[in-house]
Amino acid sequence: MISAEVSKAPTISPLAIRERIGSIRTAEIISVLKGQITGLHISRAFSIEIAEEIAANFIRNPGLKQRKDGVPGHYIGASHYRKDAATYFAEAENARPFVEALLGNLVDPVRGLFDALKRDLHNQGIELRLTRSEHRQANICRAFCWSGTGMYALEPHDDVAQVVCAGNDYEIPAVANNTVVALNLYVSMPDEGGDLRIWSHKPTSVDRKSQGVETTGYPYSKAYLEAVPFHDLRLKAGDIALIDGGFIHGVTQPSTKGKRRLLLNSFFGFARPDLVLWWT
Ligand SMILES: O=C(O)CCC(=O)C(=O)O
Ligand SMILES: [Fe+2]
Repeated sequence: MISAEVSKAPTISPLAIRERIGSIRTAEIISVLKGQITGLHISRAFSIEIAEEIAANFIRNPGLKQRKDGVPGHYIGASHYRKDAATYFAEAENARPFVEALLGNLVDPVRGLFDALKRDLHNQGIELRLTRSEHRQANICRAFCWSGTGMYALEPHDDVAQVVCAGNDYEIPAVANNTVVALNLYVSMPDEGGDLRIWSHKPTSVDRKSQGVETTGYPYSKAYLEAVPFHDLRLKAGDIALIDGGFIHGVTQPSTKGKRRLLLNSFFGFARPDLVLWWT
């Protein structure tokens, strides 16, 4: 009998990447939301002074923790990854003062982007809000510093498996039917390396199952990605990158020279034609 389990080469999906210098525009963000752009990289999107203040707030923040869920890194904030909704929303609430301390009373780019996008979507009859449970809600962002020691500081993964498998007590699984956008704001970067590598492949649930990453989307093996073309976003402090988190991506190993690699991260996407949810 012929087995249906024969593993096939990953399907190549073309990347639509836009990279430029300047201010980020809500129309471009909406193009990523609608799946028209796979990767949007805006260089010098916010000031180095703001970036340096956030980096200083990270280092002295009493909420700084080491991840203990199999992904090497340090963080401030909450991640829904591998957590039920009750645990996630409780963690989000506990971490809120620390996330607030990170952004302080700055006129910061995360809240600025959220507010501008909310205004533009509202004008189109679409609500943007933080995802919530009965009494609690997500935070606007979290901060990460990856510490993988191999070829990648953060191994190749997708951000959608964790959304598909979040469970019915979350609002977010509906977003997995649309584009899950990952928003990254780079606060501090090493002199070299630490690129965001995006592969030309958007795995299906069948692909994930074949790779043993059905519920996590993490990590994809070197062998699986061997023949898949990729594009590296070369990032500097003050840059913003938005990607379709359904495409496999990872972070190349930073050089030991220069500063630590630190970013603020959130996810958002359409849960319904009239509702965009935002979470971490
Ligand atoms: O650090 C980066 O540039 C990407 C982060 C990322 O992919 C994630 O948090 O899921
Ligand atoms: Fe990711």
